[in-house]
Amino acid sequence: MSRISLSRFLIEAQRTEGNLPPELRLLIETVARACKAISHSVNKGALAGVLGEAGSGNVQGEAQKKLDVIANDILLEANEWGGSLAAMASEEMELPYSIPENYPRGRYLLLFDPLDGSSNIDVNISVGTIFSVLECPPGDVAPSEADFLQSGRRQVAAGYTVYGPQTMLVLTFGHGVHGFTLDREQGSFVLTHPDMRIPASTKEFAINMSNQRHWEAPVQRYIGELLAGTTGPLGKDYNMRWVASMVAEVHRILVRGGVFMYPKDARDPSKPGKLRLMYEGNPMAFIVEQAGGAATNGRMPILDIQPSKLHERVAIFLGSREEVERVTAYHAAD
Ligand code: AHM
Ligand code: MG
Repeated sequence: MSRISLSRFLIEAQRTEGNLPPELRLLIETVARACKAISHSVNKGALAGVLGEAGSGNVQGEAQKKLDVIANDILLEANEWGGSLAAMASEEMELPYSIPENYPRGRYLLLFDPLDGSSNIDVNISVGTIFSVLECPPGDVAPSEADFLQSGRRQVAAGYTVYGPQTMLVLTFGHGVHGFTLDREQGSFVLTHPDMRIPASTKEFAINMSNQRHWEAPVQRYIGELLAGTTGPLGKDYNMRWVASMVAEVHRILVRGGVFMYPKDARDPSKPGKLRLMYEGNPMAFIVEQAGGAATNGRMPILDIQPSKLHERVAIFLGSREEVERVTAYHAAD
């Protein structure tokens, strides 16, 4: 059978399912093209002089790496002229980016974390790009932050690209989750993982254990049970992984199951979590639900949260359904 490129897959989805408007297809193709360029920079690393600090900070108060800035610029430049977008928002920019007036303005909003897991860049461990697409509410004026504040249920597409041993793009537009591997010789993404499904049960979990003393009681209880293994109430031994790259963790979970957690942390009670809702939590929750898994903040589905600001943070429990339901039930019982 002939190989199915991302372009062919999207055109066929547009034709047969009628669920992919042409402007959205173009937008996804443009994001994929930008991810190829980011992949190229990530792969070149020290050869292109792109490792290390940028010498600047972002709105989250985090030091930016050179590749954070490069990836952000690549996504902005690739997406500003195509006519599908009304505005963009990024982890690396305090305010939304309006489409310049010399380009046509389209009906979608694009949100992204240009390079997630960037503490891994300089040590040659997987990083990734995460993106989310919303429809822009109608209006004549340039979109503002308020237009972005829609719940994750309203996403029309979401995806990530993981820059690992292979570069892979994983995508949903509400009809399952499909994975594409970058063929560097051909320069195209090829469908290699159609209809990815997360097994309902698992024996693998991912959490930053060094934060244990700061967790709330339900998380302490749950992780305590996982660690107790066959000697505890769950009656099975679990294995642990922590890449410190959410994209890599979610990818592992999509391929072989597992549960990923970044809970609320008592070190800063004003923050509901470390990760950001709109361009980390929501797109990953959309992908995970579409693959048969679950994603909550411990209390409710992440996709049902009504955001109140662009860079809002959220606690995250996502992956294999049985485990996410268990830790969510422990929060309800607390
Ligand atoms: P970033 O967007 O600044 O890269 O931060 C997000 C990353 C996630 O990919 C990962 O799960 C987490 O931060 C790792 O945090 P920790 O430093 O606690 O290991
Ligand atoms: Mg991030």
